[in-house]
Amino acid sequence: PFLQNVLNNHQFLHGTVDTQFIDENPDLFNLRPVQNRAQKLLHYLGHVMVNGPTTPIPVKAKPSSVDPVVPPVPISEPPPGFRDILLREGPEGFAKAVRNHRGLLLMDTTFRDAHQSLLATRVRTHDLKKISPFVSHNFSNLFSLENWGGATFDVAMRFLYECPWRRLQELRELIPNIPFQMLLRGANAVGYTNYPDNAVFKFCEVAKENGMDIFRVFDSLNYLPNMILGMEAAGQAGGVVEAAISYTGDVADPSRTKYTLDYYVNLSEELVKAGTHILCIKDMAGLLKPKASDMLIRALRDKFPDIPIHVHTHDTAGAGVASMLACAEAGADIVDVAVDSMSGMTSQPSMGAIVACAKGTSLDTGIQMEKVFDYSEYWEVARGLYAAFDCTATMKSGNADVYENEIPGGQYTNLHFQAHSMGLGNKFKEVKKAYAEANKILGDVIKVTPSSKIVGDLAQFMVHNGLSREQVETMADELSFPLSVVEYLQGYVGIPYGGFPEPLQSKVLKDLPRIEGRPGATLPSMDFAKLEDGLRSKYDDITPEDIMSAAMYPKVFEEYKEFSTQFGPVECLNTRLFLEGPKIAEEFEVELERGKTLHIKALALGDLNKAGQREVFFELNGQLRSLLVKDTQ
Ligand code: 3PY
Ligand code: ZN
Repeated sequence: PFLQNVLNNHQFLHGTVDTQFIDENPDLFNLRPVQNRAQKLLHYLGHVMVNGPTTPIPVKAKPSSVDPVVPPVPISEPPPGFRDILLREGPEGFAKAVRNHRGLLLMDTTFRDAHQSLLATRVRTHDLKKISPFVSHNFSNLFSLENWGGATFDVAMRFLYECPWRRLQELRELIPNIPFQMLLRGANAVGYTNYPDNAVFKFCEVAKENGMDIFRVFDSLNYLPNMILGMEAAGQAGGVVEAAISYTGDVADPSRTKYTLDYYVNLSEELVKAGTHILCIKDMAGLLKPKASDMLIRALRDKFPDIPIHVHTHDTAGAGVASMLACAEAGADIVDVAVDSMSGMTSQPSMGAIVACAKGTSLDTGIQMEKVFDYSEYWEVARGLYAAFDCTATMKSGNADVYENEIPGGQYTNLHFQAHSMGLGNKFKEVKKAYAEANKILGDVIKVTPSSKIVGDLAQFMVHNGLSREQVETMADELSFPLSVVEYLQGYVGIPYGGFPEPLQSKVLKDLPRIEGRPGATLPSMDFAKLEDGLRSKYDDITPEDIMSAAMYPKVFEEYKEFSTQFGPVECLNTRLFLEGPKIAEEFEVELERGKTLHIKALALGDLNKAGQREVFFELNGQLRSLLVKDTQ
């Protein structure tokens, strides 16, 4: 009330009093919101102390008690990097500079694909931000840092209760010199199904405005119309377009006659014709062996001397370093790596190994090994915080059986977790075999989000019902297939290379409708004005980025907003506090924003009362606070 009176005062309003002190200290007016946020966070901490983690955990493992240490960083500006070239010369000039660069360039996937593959995508902005200044200062010669897109967008909201856009904004501020790269699922943007075209275009526009630079665009069936839609959206937003061909099969194996060298070269030609700035081979399952790498990249290099070639792989079988070096020798400009402690198995091959192998050769990356060691040390310790999500809890090594089942990295880890949680030792082997069979039933398809999920659903359906390939094929008109399989055969994902398998398609669909051509082409445009009105009627702090989040994931966004309204900015908590709350008598600080730090001590946890609640006692900035939390255990 006092503040309100001051604000409504005539003299004050007309500036006839000296308000300099107030002008210079705008945070004097922020008392209520800070108190609110603090109270909500105490509520969150109490809730976690009583009921355990709010995010589902695959394995019962506690976060490590050791905090990662950030190596020292100079206060000066970070050195210039490829982003400076991009900002100065635009996407075409940037592509030229990349092509003219001597030595091998690297994209670091530690901030996205590595943790999507190893840690169920659970790495939080908090831990990414801490190491960002170090990356900016010591890895300025990276081609790019992959830090967004793929599964990170929905997992940020769904399981981490943080805003994916804030992550992008904050990392951008901390790393101004290295290009940021994201994975865009073509016409599916960062989702699992087709969106209306205007939603994909707007998504890219907002991503670019928030600091995204390079858009790796793929389609799960390599279906050109879907890819071109994504490329146009990224290009129109002013981004660097990196069209990615998803790689499957083995071009060096003459018995694999579907996805041949010609198939990849012809598709590349279409993508180059469509104006891609960079051409990418996206080996999402890690099937590219050294011999095939040499054949494929040499063929592309000869055909497209001026286009930068970028190769992505996963190290599931353990041959990733060998293959990436073979790609580089054959003329690839850029390969993907993850820092050592976040590399290997279903993640990318090791940065340290590739930097060391290339050192002193014509492929020298210019990256200092000591810096890689420091970076790796940070992640080794930070990774310990995510023990409950770490695939190494159950998976002990890579496995060359991926050449048989062709399961993409992230999905390989997910299926392993799922099979393990069923408690049957050989379940995973059975699922992998069924996956390979399901792929054959569907006509040998490209398998990556979301087509990989469809093959996985069919595989699990087969395991669950004890069905062989022959049985599925002969009984196809009687079986009740998973919805994803039916919709796939209806054409909701796009058209696979070589068409849909017959007689399977006719037997499954009977008289169900079929979609002709690009699925998104027939979707009505998204009404953004209506979406915005709906959001504003419920929440009073809606940003253009929030509107995009709601466009992509309406339900997940609403749940995230409700969670934040109840529990406040949980992204400010460190990961141990976020996952399991403080120990009794633990004292800690929470920085809400620069200059606004809460000092909290957890004092005690009360007994269960008659209403099934516990009282939790804290000290907040020296004052006693207590709250009641329902015990749902
Ligand atoms: C994704 O779509 O998230 C992928 O990582 C595909 O490889
Ligand atoms: Zn990948």
